[in-house]
Amino acid sequence: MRLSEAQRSLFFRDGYIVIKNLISCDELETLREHYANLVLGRVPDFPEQHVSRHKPQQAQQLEASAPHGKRHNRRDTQVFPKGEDDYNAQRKIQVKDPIDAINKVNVPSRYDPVFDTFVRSPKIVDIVADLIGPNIKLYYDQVFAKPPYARANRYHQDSVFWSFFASNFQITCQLLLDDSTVENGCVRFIPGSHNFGLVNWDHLPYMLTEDVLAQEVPVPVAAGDATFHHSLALHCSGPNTTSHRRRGWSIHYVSAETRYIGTPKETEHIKQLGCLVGPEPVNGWPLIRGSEFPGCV
Ligand SMILES: O=C(O)CCC(=O)C(=O)O
Repeated sequence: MRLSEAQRSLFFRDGYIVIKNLISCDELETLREHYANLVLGRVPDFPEQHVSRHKPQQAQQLEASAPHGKRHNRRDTQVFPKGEDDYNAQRKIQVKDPIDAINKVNVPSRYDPVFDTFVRSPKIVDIVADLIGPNIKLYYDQVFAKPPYARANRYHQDSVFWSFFASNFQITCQLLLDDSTVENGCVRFIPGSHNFGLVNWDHLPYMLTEDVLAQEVPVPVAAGDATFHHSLALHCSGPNTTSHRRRGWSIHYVSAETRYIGTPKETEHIKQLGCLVGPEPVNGWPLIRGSEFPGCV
């Protein structure tokens, strides 16, 4: 699917866009089956280190957070939607379904052929190309599984984590494996915040003033729908206040023309992530479409 001019304009106005019914019901079912294979140990090569599991006995009692405006809390420099402390007791109870015990799954596309097919699918890549151009690499993919009663996800810009890219314009497609609702912790965006520039952690609480937070838009979407967002878009997600999981598969794309500027420490870290196909990050990420560029990703 190609984006219309109106959809492109919407993306560049708000920093994100919703695409309904990106995949069919059958495709969704297949992805869910393959997700289960990965997390239930049916894919022998899939390293356990790529699955983060919720352990009720270790459910953290974090230091108290302070109110930050009317609908958010703050812990140090982290700002996030209110409400997660109402579910501290539920997080300590063992879930019945092992799929509900998963917090996050890293790089499923590297270990499962169905996930790999989707990261290369024109359904997704055509849209990415309409936003960042014809030369595209896959940086990383991860499923934010948000189990029952999971905590909120703090406000952030993806680019803050990706300082090893010289450009701050990458695209994430988040494809929903479950309905994502306000109650189970859908993603929330500040429209237009991709134009604010890069904001580091220390400055974030001062960027997220009451006026800015009043512009927050929760974006509930159905299973099989997707959102595409700019790596400078400020976003977070609320706590899961329900007994149902909410899995969002985030696929992060980068223009193949992006120069790699990682420090030796960042380079070591990237090599541990399991997302490279080459020995080094320079010309090391999987090419999804178009051409390679020397000195770039
Ligand atoms: O699904 C979430 O809770 C967070 C998603 C996110 O931060 C991302 O895709 O960049």
